[in-house]
Amino acid sequence: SFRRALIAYRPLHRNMHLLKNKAYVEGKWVGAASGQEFSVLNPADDSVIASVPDMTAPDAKKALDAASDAFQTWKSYTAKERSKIIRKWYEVVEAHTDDLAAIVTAESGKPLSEAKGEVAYGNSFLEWFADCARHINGEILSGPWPNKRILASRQPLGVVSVITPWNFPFAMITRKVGALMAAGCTCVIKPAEDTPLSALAAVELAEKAGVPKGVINVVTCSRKNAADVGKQMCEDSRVRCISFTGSTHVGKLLYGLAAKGIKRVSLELGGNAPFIVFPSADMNRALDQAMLAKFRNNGQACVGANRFLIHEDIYDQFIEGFKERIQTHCILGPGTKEGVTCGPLVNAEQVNKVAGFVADATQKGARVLTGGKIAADLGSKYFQSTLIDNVTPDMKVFNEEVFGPIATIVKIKSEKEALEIANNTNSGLAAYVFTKDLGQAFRMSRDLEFGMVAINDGLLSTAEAPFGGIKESGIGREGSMHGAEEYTEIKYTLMSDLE
Ligand code: TXE
Repeated sequence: SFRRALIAYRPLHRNMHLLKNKAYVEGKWVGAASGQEFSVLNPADDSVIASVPDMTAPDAKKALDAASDAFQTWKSYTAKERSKIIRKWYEVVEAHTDDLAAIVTAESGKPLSEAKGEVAYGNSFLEWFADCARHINGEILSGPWPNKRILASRQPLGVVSVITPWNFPFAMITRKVGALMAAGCTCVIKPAEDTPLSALAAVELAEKAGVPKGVINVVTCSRKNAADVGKQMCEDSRVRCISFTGSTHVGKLLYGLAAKGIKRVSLELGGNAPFIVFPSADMNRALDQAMLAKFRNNGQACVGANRFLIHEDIYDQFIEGFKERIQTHCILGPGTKEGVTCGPLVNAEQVNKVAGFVADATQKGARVLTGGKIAADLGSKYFQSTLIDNVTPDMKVFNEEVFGPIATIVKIKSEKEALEIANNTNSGLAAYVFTKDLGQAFRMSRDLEFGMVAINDGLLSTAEAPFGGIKESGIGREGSMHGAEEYTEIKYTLMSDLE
């Protein structure tokens, strides 16, 4: 099947070496100890792209051995040497953007143009963290004594277990691994079972770039073995940090395992982003940004707009403009087809989840203004871009993370009401506000209980900014200097002269 996959991908994929069917441990491409494999499917047509090792806890332990050994040398590289290696990885990725994007599209379903965008975005973190590696500094503090100095230096945490989701299968790797490598840590990655091939391609390029063996290891496994492998990756005494992006449910589980060994966690969990538009807003801008905030990656983004809170004075105008834009710009189809802007959803569970939201909402009185159904003529994974209003707080689509192409609209009467509704959730990742009133922008930025607030913008993530949530959306920040410092521990040394 691997050979068939290679032939099927030839027109799209120039560099065959990037499509791997083995896991990566201690600089070697290896199978599972059990010899088992699982298939990776293309959601566009359910064809098998490749089979990869279905590993279990003993395989993960071997990978942790490798990461632990490599840490002993990697931590003593100079900052300049580490920076140079991360930068080289960035350059090699850049030279293979199209090949990588083809893999991202094949296994995640997103349109090729978005996959290229993801590769560029993910790679910007390698470029950024290559620079950060040389700026991770401590402090010298003066204490209450004339003849002593307090050294607060930053040391790498050690081995990090990295568990990633399928929605940005390349960028979620580089955003974490670039940062931890800059800090002097090593890692074992367990990519999502739907999308392990982007992670394997990324480490193939890391190997080409000269990343020393054992610094990055990848263990692949199916959903059936995820809990077993995850447990090993969290409970092994050599692991000092668990870096996870995924559902809040699994995040809580891993936090519990980490607690047993008092380990550091970095958790990027689900969101429930409000997108608030006030009457003073630039309507065209708000609508254009709404399209990006909602339909990028077909709604499968943790910062994706989940609840549109639209002021009553401009409600009808907003709905009309939004519906018109959805009907003209959301072109559903396979990600490899020219002109397609919305691909299939990643798997059957996500399709069922999204269809369930629409069924629950319409049953409770919501109105579907466009879309609302599986586009069966295209295949089982395609869901129409959907707009619904008359949404009330008892509906699942309002309270839960939709993670799909449904925009839900709620009418608001005031700033106070917008804030109350926006904050009435356990999530606290991203929020969007459209207004020209400076005072209002200031108040919203201050009072929205979210880790990130975008004023008059629908896209906020960039390598230079601290990305992360509060409440049940997570702990820790990725990107910016904070992102690198997450993977360090502060060591206090007291220097006393002998006089
Ligand atoms: O997530 P999971 P799923 C949300 C989104 C989505 C829902 C379900 O709402 O609809 O979660 O998606 C690994 N021990 N987000 O089921 O299960 C799993 O193998 C160790 C938001 O895909 O959290 C994968 O690598 N690992 C999110 C990773 O966890 C385990 C992105 C994520 O899968 C494990 C994705 C276990 N017991 C989904 N169980 C975001 N923040 O952007 C699963 N995994």
